Amino acid sequence: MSQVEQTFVMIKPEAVQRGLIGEILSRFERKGLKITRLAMKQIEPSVAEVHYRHHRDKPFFPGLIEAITAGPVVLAVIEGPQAIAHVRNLIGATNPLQAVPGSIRGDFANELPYNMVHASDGPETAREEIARFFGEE
Ligand code: 3AN
Repeated sequence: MSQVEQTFVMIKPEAVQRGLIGEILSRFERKGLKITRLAMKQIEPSVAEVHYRHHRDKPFFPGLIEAITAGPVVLAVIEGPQAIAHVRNLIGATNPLQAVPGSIRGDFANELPYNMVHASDGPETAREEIARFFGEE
């Protein structure tokens, strides 16, 4: 048995707006992963700026902050064996042009920054992002 992991997922405003919450969450459940925490929230710009601080010097940063704070998001903790890598595979590549059909971004996203969903890219970011958005247990 592989190690059970927790990862953090955010369903972005454009996906909430398009009515894709159930569609996206069901893909994680179909893969055998469990939704262990779930919340709907409006993200404050200050929190968005910390979350995306690795992009703060990029020209697209202001547009990215605007997009992620444009409406409510759904926050989730997803748990299961190798959950971090499975969820990254299920969401697909960052750029919707490279995300293969069958992945969430490949099926529903058209262009950046509107790629429908965020998911942690490793154990360290997963811990950090779960704490940022859900607080310490
Ligand atoms: P991922 O979300 O796949 O981990 P990151 O962390 O490189 O990818 O990017 C964070 C977010 O920044 C992406 N989800 C996307 O919305 C946005 N983004 C990344 N690259 C670009 C870009 N070249 N132009 C506009 N937005 C971008």
